[in-house]
Amino acid sequence: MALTDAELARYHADGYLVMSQLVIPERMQRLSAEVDGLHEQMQQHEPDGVGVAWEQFPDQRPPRIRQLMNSERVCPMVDAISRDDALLSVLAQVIGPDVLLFHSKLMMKAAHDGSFTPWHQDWGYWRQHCEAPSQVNCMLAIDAATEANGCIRFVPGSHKQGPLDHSSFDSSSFNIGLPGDLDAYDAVPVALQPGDAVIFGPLVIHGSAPNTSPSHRRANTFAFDRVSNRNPDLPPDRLRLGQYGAPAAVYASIV
Ligand SMILES: O=C(O)CCC(=O)C(=O)O
Repeated sequence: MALTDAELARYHADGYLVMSQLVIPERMQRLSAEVDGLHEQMQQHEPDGVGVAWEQFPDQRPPRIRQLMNSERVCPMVDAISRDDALLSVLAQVIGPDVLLFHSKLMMKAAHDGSFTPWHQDWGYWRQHCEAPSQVNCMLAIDAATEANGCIRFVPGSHKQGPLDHSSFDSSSFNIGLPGDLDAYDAVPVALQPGDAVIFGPLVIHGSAPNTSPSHRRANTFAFDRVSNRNPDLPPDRLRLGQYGAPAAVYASIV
């Protein structure tokens, strides 16, 4: 799989690009089955190396997972998709030949209870871990994402402003953001079907509304980066593609 010149140009112009049916239905069904029941499972036991941020409620409703960091440790299909040739060949077009998985997280946005995501640039979060905004994020829809259940929204071309200052938000997950409510920007809601993905750069402004609908809006975001951007705290098993793609020893020697 490869992006055409026109698709690459659109990615660079808008800061994001939708890729329809990136992952085949059989894999999506397996992923959906792996994610079913995670709210309850993670309440029983949160494995080492996995970070869960919860939606907490003042009433008797059980807590819901808002985001689950390092989802490849919980879902084998997430790990498999992060190594998918079609996905990695697209990333190589944007990032270059050496690609690592910077992180992978489940965004659970549960029916009725999933909270909003403030406007932000991913670089606002990542700047403390990396030298340059060279990452590409990829949001893969597990459920259909619509305006009703809080699909992601992008401000096309907003990456061209460069890095912006973010301020603090009171949240266990998205704790910094840009000021403004859902109407603050002329943003494009991106509806996705299961198996569709949207790739986006670290400087494009994006956010999403809460999920007040009866339908879950589960998605996994895979953030990739080039190896030379150096993330010295990353374990070597995050390597995905290129001359450093397999042997951990090589990676260890460059960090
Ligand atoms: O879940 C969402 O709607 C937004 C996710 C997001 O902004 C992110 O992972 O950077």
